[in-house]
Amino acid sequence: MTASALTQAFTQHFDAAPTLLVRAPGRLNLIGEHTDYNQGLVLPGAIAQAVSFALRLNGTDKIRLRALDFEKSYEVAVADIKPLEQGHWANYQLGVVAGLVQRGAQIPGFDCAFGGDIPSGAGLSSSAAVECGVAWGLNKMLDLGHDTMALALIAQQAEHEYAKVECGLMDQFASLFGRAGHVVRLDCRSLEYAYFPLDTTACRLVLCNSGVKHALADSEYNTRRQECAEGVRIMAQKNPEIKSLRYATLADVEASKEEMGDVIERRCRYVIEENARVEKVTKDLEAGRALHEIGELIYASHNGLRDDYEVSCPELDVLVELAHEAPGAYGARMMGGGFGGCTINLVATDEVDNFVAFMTKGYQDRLGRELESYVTTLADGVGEIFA
Ligand code: GAF
Repeated sequence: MTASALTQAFTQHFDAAPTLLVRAPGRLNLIGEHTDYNQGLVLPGAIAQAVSFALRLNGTDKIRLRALDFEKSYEVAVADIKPLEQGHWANYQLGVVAGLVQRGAQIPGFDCAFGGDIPSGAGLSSSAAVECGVAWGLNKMLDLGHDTMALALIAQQAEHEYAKVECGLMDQFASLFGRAGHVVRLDCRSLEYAYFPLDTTACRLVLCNSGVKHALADSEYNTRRQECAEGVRIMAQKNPEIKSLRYATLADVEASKEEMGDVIERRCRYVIEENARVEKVTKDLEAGRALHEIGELIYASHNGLRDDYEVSCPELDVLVELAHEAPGAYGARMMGGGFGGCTINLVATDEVDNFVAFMTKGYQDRLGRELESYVTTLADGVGEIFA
């Protein structure tokens, strides 16, 4: 959404011009899936698709929200904020305000209009973008003094307490810390991070949207978290140093496999192997090693997510199978929470058009479904939009 369209829509709705415009991007994740809430490693980046916000203090005690894409409004007094029914779109904004208040901020009434182009239900973290945009915007407008990592944690807390998804930190981190042309590795144990450039003359990241949105995704997500916690609990009986899966090795899993049973064993094994793949991919990127090697690790990540972590779905599996045959593809895997959404594909730059054409035809032929693909650009994280 352009700055002038956003300003116009805000002004029309609230009868006054906004004082701050903010852009908050969605994210992709090259590798490191379901590792963040296990204190593991992730390698996301921010994308060009974003949610934009127009904001202004309104001199009352009320928060007034306007969703421009689906033309809905919501109003509440700051003092009356509480989680709305699950699935309500305003939970993300309200959760952020609640988090700021909890940390001692006095939040006056404000108006906020927002809208964007992150396809919904595609697993590109439009909800994290909404949380991060509001957190960043209020922090700036009210001069609250939170640093960017604190904002990511406040946004994550909103997802836990208001949206009721026990997510890790990856999505909020990526939306806030993205850098144009780079992916960024976050160590979710130490919160240390490092940027890695992606050479777009050699390869592009293409997202293929399965068009599937599984209603069960959120509850299955929380179940995976519990399964990992159970694995940690069992292994810690033998080795109290194991405080999360980040501290465990495959040997620890092996030693406790009787007590764990098959399902928990596979969940733990996957997470430990995925962390090792992230390490390997970042080493390969640093060393400028062949994209084929990185691609193989990406395919291996999908196999683990499909067979051991069991968060894929038939449509995503078909997309990855097709990628194996597609021109220019080095690697492909499901991305994000799973059960639908997008695959991420590492594709040779000069084959991108052929790749997309092949995938579109293949998906139609195999499943009779339309495929939407996005050739992504790695973008900067949340920031102000200047008119
Ligand atoms: C979702 C969550 F929000 C992230 O925190 C992460 O766990 C991801 O699923 C899986 O890697 O996007």
